[in-house]
Amino acid sequence: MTQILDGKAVSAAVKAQLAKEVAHMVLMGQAPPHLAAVLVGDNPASKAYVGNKIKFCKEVGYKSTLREFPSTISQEDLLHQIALLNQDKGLDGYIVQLPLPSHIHEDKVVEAVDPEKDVDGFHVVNVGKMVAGLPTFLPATPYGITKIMEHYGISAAGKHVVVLGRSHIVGRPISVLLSQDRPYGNGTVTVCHSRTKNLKELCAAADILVAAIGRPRYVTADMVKEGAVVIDVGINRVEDQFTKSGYALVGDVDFDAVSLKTSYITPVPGGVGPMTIVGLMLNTMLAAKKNRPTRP
Ligand code: BQF
Repeated sequence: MTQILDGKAVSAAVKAQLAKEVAHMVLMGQAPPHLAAVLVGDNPASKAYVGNKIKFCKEVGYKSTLREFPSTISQEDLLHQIALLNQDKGLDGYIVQLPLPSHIHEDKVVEAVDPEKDVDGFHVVNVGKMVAGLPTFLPATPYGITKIMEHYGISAAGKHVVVLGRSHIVGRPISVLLSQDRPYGNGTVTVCHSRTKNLKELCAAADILVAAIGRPRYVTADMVKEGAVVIDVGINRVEDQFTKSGYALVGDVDFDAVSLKTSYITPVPGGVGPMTIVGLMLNTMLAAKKNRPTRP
């Protein structure tokens, strides 16, 4: 029988822990952590993701600020807004919701964020620190994945980990973290992508399979070894005539068939998604602690 890796339940447990910490900070006369989110345009998915982040902040007692701009904002103006956030002494960290409209160079915006406030961990300075094994803000999704593995006692040590996808946000950093000499790390990692040969065979050899390619139900049962751990990072909208909205959320994994073979598997929704937001909350707490005076 497979065990469901319940991201919703684990995220609730971490949130409860964070809420306690916030209450303690406030009792000691300190300001609660403060996270801001920059939202450009009106992409419904982006709006929903930012909404989730603000909701989590409320639940743990953080202060949150939403900065919304029209999709027509110039890159220059957006960079000016970023500079203002960098200067804001009352702000511990912030995120710029991606993707940005096509007339804006995402890299320029990401690199304009003060690395000390970069709670997404996307700035090249923080990516460098992560790869070097130095303490820094870990990107939220990989951070959340390591937290759910930690909760269920699933270590990558000595295991063959196969990562599907090499994005800067998920695939690349999770491949780095799970191969590093750190708790729940020490895996032997293969990164697969669009140019990989024998992709099915490589997946079928995985003890731990991380699917982050953004294709609905791409991973089928024949690609998964009996007893494997499957982490599904995909959030795909597919048509579904039986839901009120007319669509359903599915992962990169064909859950119904694959879950008959796995030892552990994350569902979608309620798996990696909520853990991603928890990763962001943990980074924001870290940023706040660095900014609060400690008693002599
Ligand atoms: C859940 C994201 C692709 C591109 C940019 C909870 C989220 C999603 C699902 C969420 C995501 C995906 C986020 C669930 C943030 C995860 O219950 O399963 C939370 O809000 N996410 C994002 O900020 O940018 C993305 C996916």
